[in-house]
Order: sequence, then C-alpha cells, then structure tokens
Amino acid sequence: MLKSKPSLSRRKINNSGAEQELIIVSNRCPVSNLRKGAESISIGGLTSALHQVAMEQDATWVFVSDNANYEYIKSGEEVPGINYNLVPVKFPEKVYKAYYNGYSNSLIWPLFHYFPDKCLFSDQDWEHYKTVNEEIAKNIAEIAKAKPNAKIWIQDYHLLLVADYLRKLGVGNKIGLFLHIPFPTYEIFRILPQRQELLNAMLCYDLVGFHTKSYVSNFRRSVRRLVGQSLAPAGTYVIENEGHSTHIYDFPISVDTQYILDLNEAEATHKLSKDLREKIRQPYIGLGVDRLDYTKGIAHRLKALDLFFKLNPKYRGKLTFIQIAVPSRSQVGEYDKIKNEVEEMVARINGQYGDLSWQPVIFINRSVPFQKLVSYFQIADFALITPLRDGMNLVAKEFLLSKKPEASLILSELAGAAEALPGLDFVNPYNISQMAECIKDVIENPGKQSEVTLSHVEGLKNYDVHQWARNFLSMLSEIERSDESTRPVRQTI
Ligand code: GDG
Repeated sequence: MLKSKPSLSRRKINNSGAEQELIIVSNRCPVSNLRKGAESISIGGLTSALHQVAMEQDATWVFVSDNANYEYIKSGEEVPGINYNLVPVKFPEKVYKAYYNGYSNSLIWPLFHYFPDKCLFSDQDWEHYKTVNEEIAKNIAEIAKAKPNAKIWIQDYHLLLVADYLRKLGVGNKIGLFLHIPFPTYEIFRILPQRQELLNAMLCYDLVGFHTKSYVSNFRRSVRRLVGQSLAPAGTYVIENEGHSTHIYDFPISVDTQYILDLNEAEATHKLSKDLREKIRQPYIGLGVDRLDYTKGIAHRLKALDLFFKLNPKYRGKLTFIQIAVPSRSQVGEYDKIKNEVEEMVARINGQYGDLSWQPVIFINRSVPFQKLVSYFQIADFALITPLRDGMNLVAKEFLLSKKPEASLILSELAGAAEALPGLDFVNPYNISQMAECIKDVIENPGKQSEVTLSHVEGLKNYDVHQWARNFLSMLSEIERSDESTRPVRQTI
C-alpha cells in the first residue's frame, strides 16, 4: 500500500538544519511490487515510518534480499517514490534458508516468545546466521567508509550480530539496534546455545531499543548473569563493557495515527464497512486480525469462542466472529501446523453450532487491503487480540483508533501493548474460561471502554510511529554528544 506519495523534492534536513546521514538495515526490502513502469510502490506499516525517515535524510537502506526486486534494483532503474539508495545483499538459497527459516525463525523467534519446545537447534543454521550477519556488515562498512558520520540503525532479531562485525571491521559510526520482539527472561534466554555470543554482540551497539521496560530489565539481568554481575544493576540505562558503553531504553512502538484517523473518516471506508455490515445478519461481530503465527494465540481464542457458544446458547445465531489471518513464513514447519490446527477448529465450531443461515466463524486466510481492514475494525463490537506473547502488537493500537465508540478491545496481558495501554479488558490468553467470560461481558456492556479509549486515542495522536523513530534517532545522536551518564529526555505515550 502506498501510504502517501512521497515528495522527491523534500529537503533532507533535520530540525537543526544540518543534513543527516543514515544507514537503515533490515531483513526485508522496504518496498515491494517493483515492476518496470509501475506507478506505485508498496510499503507496509512499520516500514513506512522508516521509509519516511529515510526520505527526509541522506539515507541508504541495506537489506537481505529474498530475490524479489533484486534484479530491478540492481539494474539501476529508478524506483518511483524513493530518493534514498537501496542496497540488496543476496545469498545462496541454502544460506538464506538456514539464516531466515532456520536460526531466525526456528530458534530466536520461538525462544524469545517463550516456546522452547518449538525451537530447532542446529549448528549449521548458526553458521549461516553468522555468515549473513557478517556479509551484511561488510556491505555496511563499504558504505560507511564514505560516511563516517552516518548513524547506522539495525532492525530486529535477524541481524543481532552486525555491530560486532562492524566493530571488527573498524567501523566507528554510532550504531543502534531496535528489537521488535520481546527480550525474554534470563531463564528462557539461557536456553540459547549461543547466548554468550549474542549478548556480547548486542553490547557492541551504542543504543539498543526495546518495546517495554520489562524487556529492558530482562536484558539487564541476562547481562548480569552472563557477562558480569556488576555491569548492569537494576535501574541502569548504560552498560559499560570493555571500554564501550551501550545505552538500553524502552521505545514502545506506535502506529501511523493520522493516516489511520484519515482512513477512518474517509467516505470510501464507510462505504466498505456499510457493505460488510449488510452482509452479516447477526447483531454482534467479533474480530481477530493477526499474521498466522502460533504466537498470536488464534487457536486458544477459538477455544474460548467454542466455550462461549457452549455456555451461552442464547448467543448462537447472534454473534459472528471474523478471524483475518495473513499467511506467514509458510516454509517453516510450525506455521503449517498452526494453519491446519486453526482450519480444523474453525470447521469444528462451524459444524457444531452453525446452520444454513449462520456461520459462527468466518476465517479469512489472506491479506486484505489496509483500508478494508479499517472497515472491519469499524464494524466490530469487540476485538480479541490475545497473543500468547507479542513484542508490542500494532493491531491493538490500530483497532483503538478506528473502532466504534461502544466497541471493546479484549487484550492479552502477555502482549507488550498491555504495558502501553492500561485500563482495557485484559485476559490471560491461556485461560480459556476467562476469555469466554470476557466475551460475554463486553457484549453485554457496550461502551464500557469508551472513556479509556478516548485517552488512548489522544496518547496515540501525541506519540505516533514517526515520533517513535525520531525518538530513537535523536537519542542515538545525543549519545554522540552528551555525558554518557545522563539519560536524554524523550516523549512517549
Ligand atoms: C512484529 C512484532 C510488533 C495484519 N493483517 C493485515 C495487515 N496487518 C498489519 C496490521 C499491523 C501489522 O500487520 C502486524 O503488526 P503486529 O504488531 O500486530 O505484529 P507482527 O507482524 O508480529 O510484528 C510485534 C511489531 O513487529 C512492530 O514492532 O508490534 O510485536 O511481532 O500493522 O495492521 N495489513 C494489511 N492487511 C492485512 O490483512 N494491509
């Protein structure tokens, strides 16, 4: 989705008037749908925030190429709507798979989301993860040679080792890392065979950002236990290790608030939601929106719905639950399993309670355009956002911005968003009967969250994803200038 047509003539200056050099590094290409002569590029939620930052600065974006777009970018063809450099780094398929499907998504992802039983431990995957991180670092080092003042901003768990390699290559630029997933407790983290290497590498960054204070404190504890007892006492935000300081802070990610509010107001969105509403005859609508991932708790949520219909026969034929689940990481075995499990559960609930005039669960197993997603948010009486663990969860914030006033958000207490959004209806996603009760409660008490919603919407207006990116980058800049022991001031929700 092209969020707004970027202006190529925008001047690349920061608030102080100085041109800023930036190197953004991520696993994914920020743009998709690149075709010769195509009029628009496709940019997703978080990427669009970083894309805007890149547009405003003298930026280069380095990423691990999954082959899509590679030839196009390498051909030197101008990418419409982009005024920064794109640098894809390509790997043999075997290496890419071991790095992406293997170490990143079959070990770090499940472990950091508290699923040790889903972890695949493979020395070969680790070797390839290192190879990719090292190669990415070499590419960055080449670029940084000509840009010694550029800030380098690494995104997420795929590239945790990059700063370590960059330091070994003699790169002296300021380097930041933002982790989009939870940082687990020490007892979980210590399960990782390469825990020491990963932690030491993370201490090569100048700034490491997490979504929540809990993740910061989990990280500190792992540093104390694995690197040095005295290094990171509770409450410290700067870890001094072998002559290098690493600043660690929470930067709760936010959403593109104005963009969502505009869509929420748009005539075309209202038309979509009117059409949708007319198609569903039942008085109540519940909604779930997730990537199809075992961490999102979709199967547990469906169990709660099953129990709800069992315990409350008067709602049979009255409530339709729509689950949108975007296909994800289909080459990883666990994702196939969860897909089958969810499909079976949907069929079972529909078979058990549904009839010719009513389907209790509508399962949409594909991505829908963002505007349509907002129209789903608008028609729902409640959303069940109940991940078993989640770094933050952006859908929760998006729903609050576009739901009708009387609708409610049932939110997992194990999502990072729970720390950022107090006052909602929180559930333990493993507690099926509590979730079933909560569904009944929000249906029977419409409007119970209207006051708290207003305050969250105000919060999201003051602190959107652009502010999040500015906060991170300005702190990275301040580290360059300020006394290492002072904590720079920043704005949060
Ligand atoms: C990771 C962390 C953290 C979903 N369905 C459709 C669609 N979406 C969009 C949502 C939202 C995004 O995808 C999903 O973001 P989440 O935050 O919910 O989850 P992850 O993908 O797991 O993201 C997470 C995040 O990084 C940011 O740091 O919050 O904890 O796991 O924006 O709206 N978008 C469209 N169609 C869909 O069908 N267009």
